[in-house]
Amino acid sequence: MTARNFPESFVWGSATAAYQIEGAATEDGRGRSIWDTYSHTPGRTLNGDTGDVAADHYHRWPQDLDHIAGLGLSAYRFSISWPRVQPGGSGRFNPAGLDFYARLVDGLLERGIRPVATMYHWDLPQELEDAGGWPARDTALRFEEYASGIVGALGDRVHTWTTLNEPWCSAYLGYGSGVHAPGRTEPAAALAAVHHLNLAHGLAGRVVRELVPSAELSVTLNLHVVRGASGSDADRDAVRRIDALANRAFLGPMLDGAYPADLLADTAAVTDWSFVRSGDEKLIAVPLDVLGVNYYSSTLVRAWDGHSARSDADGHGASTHSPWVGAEDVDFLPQPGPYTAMGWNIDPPAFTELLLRLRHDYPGQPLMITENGAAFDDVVAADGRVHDDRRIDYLRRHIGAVADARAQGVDVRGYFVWSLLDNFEWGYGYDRRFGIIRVDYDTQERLWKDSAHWYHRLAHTGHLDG
Ligand code: IFM
Repeated sequence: MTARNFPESFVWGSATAAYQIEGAATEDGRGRSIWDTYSHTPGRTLNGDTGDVAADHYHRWPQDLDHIAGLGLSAYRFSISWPRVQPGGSGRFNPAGLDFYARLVDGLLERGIRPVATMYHWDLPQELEDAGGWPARDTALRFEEYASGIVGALGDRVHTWTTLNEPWCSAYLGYGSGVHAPGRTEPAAALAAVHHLNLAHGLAGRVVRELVPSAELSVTLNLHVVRGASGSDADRDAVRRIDALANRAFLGPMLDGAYPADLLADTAAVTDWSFVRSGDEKLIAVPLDVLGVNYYSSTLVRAWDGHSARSDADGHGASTHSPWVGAEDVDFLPQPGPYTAMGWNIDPPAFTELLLRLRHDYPGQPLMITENGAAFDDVVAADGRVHDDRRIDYLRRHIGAVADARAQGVDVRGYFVWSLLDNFEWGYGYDRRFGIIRVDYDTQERLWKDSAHWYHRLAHTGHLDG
């Protein structure tokens, strides 16, 4: 790779999510979320880990913001815990919860760091799940109410409001394969969840537009680069089907104002999509200032003939239920290594490919990389440091892929590394470490890994080495 420079206006940031770092699960009036319930259910997470304490960010946030400032980052992407600010998910807001985020936002602004707030990073109030969860339309309406409360309280101080993080995971992993909270395995419910998440995005986006027209609006999608095992018609069709479920189920209504016809046809045996009401798609297509893109690895598929052994290497954990509802005749193939500790393949060119595709499909839509990073089995060496060379190599190559896309005219405005800190990696608990800063979960000490020092230099110089 040749050396590359990023302009001064390029945003260098880091990202986290509330349930993954905050802890303080029962403090100051916080309610329960589906992830509290799920992680406390035996057998759901590795080692039975929960987010009860996590990285104790609820108490250590000033120190964590100092780390962000020390890294020289100009933006911080965090999420607001719905059950902390509106326990129960409707009606009364919790002043202590709102205060926490007000202090966090003020703390960022005092340090010259741009606050980028995600409204929903998977922690649905348990009461709303008990009332039906995302497959129920009312949850989207409750989300609109929640959005009004937080935007009303914090709106003018937050630079960018991101409605949802990775609705793909909320819908398909939460209600399809069940490897995420609430752990349901109901294909039709997963597709209803897709729609109500999209609707929630549109409703909350309109709240932002009305209450704080000066704020930027975005949504974060984990878009998939799907490749076929061969150029056969059957394999090409497998790619099309997964692309519809993974990407166009969200991009379609959000950016084109309509669900793709092939998605509706492919899933007709699962649902008739009658939960999409007239006018919904128009509501969902609220114009975005930036589209947030999360990228980690790529996907290889083939048509399954119904007889041969399946690989099912879809990289989303052990479940007998597929997240790919309605695409049972598609097989997911293992990819060549190397892999991260998540077992995900490392494929930087696919990242460039994804960004070029977005420019092609949505010319004029600015993009922001809202997550990219890697888990590796870090160790603290005898010299007291974490020499995470593989993470540096991963970051260097993926940021290089962003540079390649920019060089070809893609309007990528910034990059947020996942993650600032080691944290609760959902079903994998604390076993997988994504942070550029190590967290010692016994002492809660923070330690900059070599990747943090490397990222600090990059943010300072805008010059990609290697
Ligand atoms: O930790 C998650 C994050 O919450 C959402 N995007 C992917 C990350 C790594 O799995």
